Amino acid sequence: MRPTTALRRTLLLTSTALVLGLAASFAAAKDKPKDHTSGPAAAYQPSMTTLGELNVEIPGRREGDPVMTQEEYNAANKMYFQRCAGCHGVLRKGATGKPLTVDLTRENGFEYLRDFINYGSPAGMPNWGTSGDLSDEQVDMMARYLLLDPAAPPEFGMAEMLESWKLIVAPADRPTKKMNDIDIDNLFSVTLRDSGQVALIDGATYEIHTIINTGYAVHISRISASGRYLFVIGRDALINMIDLWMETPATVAQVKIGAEARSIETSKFKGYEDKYAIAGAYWPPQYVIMDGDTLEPLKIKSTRGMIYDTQEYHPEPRVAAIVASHYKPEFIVNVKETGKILMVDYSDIKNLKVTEIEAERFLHDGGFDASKRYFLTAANARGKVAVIDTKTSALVSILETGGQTPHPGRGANLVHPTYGPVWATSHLGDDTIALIGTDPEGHPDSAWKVVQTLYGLGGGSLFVKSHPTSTNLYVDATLNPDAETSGSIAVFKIAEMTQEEPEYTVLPIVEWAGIAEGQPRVVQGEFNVAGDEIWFSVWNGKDLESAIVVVDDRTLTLKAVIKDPRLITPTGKFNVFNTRADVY
Ligand code: DHE
Repeated sequence: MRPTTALRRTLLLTSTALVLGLAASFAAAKDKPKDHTSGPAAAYQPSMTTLGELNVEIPGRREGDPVMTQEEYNAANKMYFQRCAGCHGVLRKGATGKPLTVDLTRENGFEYLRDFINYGSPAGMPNWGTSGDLSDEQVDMMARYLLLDPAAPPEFGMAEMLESWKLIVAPADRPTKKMNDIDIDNLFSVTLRDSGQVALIDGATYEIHTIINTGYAVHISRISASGRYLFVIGRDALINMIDLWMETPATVAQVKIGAEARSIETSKFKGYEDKYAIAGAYWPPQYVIMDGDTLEPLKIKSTRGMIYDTQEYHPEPRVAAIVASHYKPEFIVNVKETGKILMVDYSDIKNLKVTEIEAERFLHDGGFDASKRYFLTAANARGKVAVIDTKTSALVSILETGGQTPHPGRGANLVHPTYGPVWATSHLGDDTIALIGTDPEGHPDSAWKVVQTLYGLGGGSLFVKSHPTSTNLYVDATLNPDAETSGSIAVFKIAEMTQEEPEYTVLPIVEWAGIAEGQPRVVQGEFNVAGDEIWFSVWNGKDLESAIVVVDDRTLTLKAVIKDPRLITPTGKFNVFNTRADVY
């Protein structure tokens, strides 16, 4: 089943509008505002919610500055970090959106800013006022706020990190052997986004072993090389290290590495298993290497510096995805705004060596090819994928995916009947799925090229998934504005990829979940350890019922629905074995 061209075009445009978020253009007019919806789609652009909670003093006033009470300033600041900073930058120097520094805002003046915020622009700025998201008073307040100097949120250095560091159970006091009968390799760590928790769910019985409190709007889980420790990071940059050997797995250490963060990983190279952890922050722009047993922060590195091509200074390059090399003692760190991929050699952190690779701006997420030698990462606002050879620590290729805003998650690996090993990414801005050849030795003509484009359910896709034992490729459409589309999954049969435009089967996941209330969205498939079933989150509003739907990969039929009042807003799911071994 495939949507008609007209429908596809509509879906494409609508979802592109959602994705572009606040990308403002001062040249824009107010006649064609972007639609703006609330809920998960609108929340997709980074929201610096925890930064917004900090109370900052009004920067020193200059003559002619608008009058604002401290109370108004705090409210405007909070709103800016929640809704605007993700695109315009914490310091308002611009990111995917245009800069909003006072030289520009004052030149345009209060009325211009007020109308711009109210009506939005065709370039992607949402119509915050006319959509009803902000009241007239709030629009007025934000226009005045933008005429003031930006507030600089505090730095977060070693002193602050050590102050936040809690060694709850020291290594000497932890079990010396596994104290439970959990099949750890088949355990799933499930993000409970809005309750700031993870659920540890048994991959065979679907029973919730335990629920663990974590940071705010918790983001991802990663597993130590041995499989014993689970690391979880919240958007507030709080890391929990959970010992899966304890009778009931629990947090043994905690540390906060900044004010806003999204990524965490642990050392995987032979000889360094479980030795180090690394986390990357959005604010302050930095990454931190920690002791893998205790989370003691050891080394903080700022990512501030020059943009790879223009060689202009960027004050706040955020750290996006981090993976651990299987070929060298290196972490691979994506730096968004400067477009650099850093190969951080952790063999001697006192004399730290970092190889800096020029890639592309707005790097976001990515994963390994099936051989685990190549790392493919999306510069999503540039429509490109950069390929890194982790054996030589060098750039192999930068290619256009042909779609709008690639968003692979870690991507999906499969063996294409014609082109051999390929890695897949779907797109936020349209319904395409790009298959990129990843076997330069066996299939040199296909390597690092889009060998085939598939057409899925519609725009708004976030994640694709397959497994070495599966014959299917699964594609979600989580942020698609249409409820039926965002509630379904498209499945492509790998064997049918010999056809020019293979058809897909639709799995009505939300319908299978039997949830009547709300408009739940289906997000992120994750396989069990055997690779014969795939789990999808049915992500509903915080106060509504959510679920996890388990699908039999071989028959594409419903296997189980996991429901529990404790499963609040489940999103990402991380199977211990697949996550630690990079199987996807
Ligand atoms: Fe994510 C991965 C950033 C919104 C679910 N997300 C990532 C990574 C980054 C990132 C940098 C890669 C981490 C790594 O591999 O080290 N995500 C961001 C944002 O900046 C953004 C756009 C907005 C924000 O304010 O956070 C954002 N992400 C979301 C969501 O709204 C999602 C859908 C639901 C949720 O839980 O918040 C979401 N992101 C995920 C998931 C992964 C992820 C499930 C891991 C996928 C995987 O398979 O590895």
